Amino acid sequence: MRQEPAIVRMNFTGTIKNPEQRVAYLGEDVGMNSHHSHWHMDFPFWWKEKEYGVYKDRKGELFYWMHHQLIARFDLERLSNNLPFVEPLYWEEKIVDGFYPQTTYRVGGEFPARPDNFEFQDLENIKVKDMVDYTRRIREAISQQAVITTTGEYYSLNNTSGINTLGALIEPSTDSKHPEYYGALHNYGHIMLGQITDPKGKFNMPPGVMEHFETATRDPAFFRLHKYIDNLFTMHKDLLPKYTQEELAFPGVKVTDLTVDELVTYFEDFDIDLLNALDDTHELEDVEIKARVRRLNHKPFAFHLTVSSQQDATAAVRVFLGPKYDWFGQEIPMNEKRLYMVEIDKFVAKVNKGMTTVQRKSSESSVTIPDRETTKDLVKKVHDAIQTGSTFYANKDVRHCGYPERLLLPKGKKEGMPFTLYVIVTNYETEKVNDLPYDYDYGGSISYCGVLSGHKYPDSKPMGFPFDRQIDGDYFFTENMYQKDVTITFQDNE
Ligand SMILES: [Cu+2]
Repeated sequence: MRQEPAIVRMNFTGTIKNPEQRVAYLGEDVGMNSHHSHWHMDFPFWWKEKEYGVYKDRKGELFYWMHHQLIARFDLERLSNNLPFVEPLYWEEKIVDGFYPQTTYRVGGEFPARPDNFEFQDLENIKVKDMVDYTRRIREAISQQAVITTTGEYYSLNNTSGINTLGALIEPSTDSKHPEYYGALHNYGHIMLGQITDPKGKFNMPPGVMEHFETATRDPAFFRLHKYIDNLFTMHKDLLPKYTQEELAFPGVKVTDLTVDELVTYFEDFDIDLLNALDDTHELEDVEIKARVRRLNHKPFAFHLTVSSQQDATAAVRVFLGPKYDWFGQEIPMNEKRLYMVEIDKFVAKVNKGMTTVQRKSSESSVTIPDRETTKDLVKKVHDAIQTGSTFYANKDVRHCGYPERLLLPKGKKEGMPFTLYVIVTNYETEKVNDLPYDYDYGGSISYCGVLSGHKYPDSKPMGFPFDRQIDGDYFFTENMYQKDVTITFQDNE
């Protein structure tokens, strides 16, 4: 009111008495929520590709993969903070952890809060029993490896595109093979959680955080719901045959070394400009009001991969980071660990006959995007252009969907926390889907966010390969893979 600039310290929602608070900095991270909401904008569940004439390649599979990775990444953060892996929720059990959003709509009052140990309630149009039935039918389809279509036929799930069918069915998108029979497990799950405290609309409460893609990951129940859904996807994948040595190997190509720079994380203060979030007076000059928030970041790093090859080749490189020990401090066997492996990069590289060193920077990761341009910077560029009479070109290709670059690494621990770094190099020639140059730029962040320009997803391997299927530890490792322990050290600058 005094027209003075101010910086307001923004806290996370709860208190340290709530164990979930230890990872609130991730669930409530603005970049994380932005990634999730932009994914859903790029792949709307209501998209009708025939009608709109724009095809979204492997949309159902991306639904599985992006959310699966969100949970895996969240689980690594939990381990870093001495919390166990996320437990799924169930329709007929209490939701142990509540959530108080401490957030208000511009118009419409406060976001509803959910106390601890609340139970799912029947809504006017969605009953708890329906959710149980949808789940049962979906589980049945998974076990018989086929879904029933609206015309009563069986449609097979027993192939690599089964996950795409299942993703469309569970989300569901307009591609669901039978929306009446299989319902809307995921979408209704969000609504059930969002309206849980005013199920009949008696108090005219506005929608909860779970009903907006922009705010959903703030609520720990988001990860519980998605773990529940993810377990269904795992159930399906576990029924597919294990990858054979032929499918895993790259004959003549051997990874001989993998080194990585020091992995260091830290918290930094970041100022969010509230200019376009506050009501102000048109006649008065704008005053800088900012919210200062703590956010996770890491020092930039690079990894170096040494490959020995008997021939010149084009190689697809997939890099994963996973946990070494579980919450109890026990080493996690490979077949369990695979579900917590986070794809931190995927790219194509030329490999020469003989030895080749492949270098890759963290900033080049195919899963992330950098901090986006602020409204203020954008407005300034437009103003400058008007003032100087020059032309301002908006970059319409800039990717908004993508995991924030600064969240690529989990926090780790002060004393250093061991993780597993894994790389696999395969023959890109056999998995490419078009004849574009191997280093064609699709605009970045394609791993979780796909390709939007009307192109196909650039490789034909199942998303998550080779960890999406069961692994027999004794027969899994081939020469074109490399795995090593790495340490992530959290630098406490408090
Ligand atoms: Cu989502």
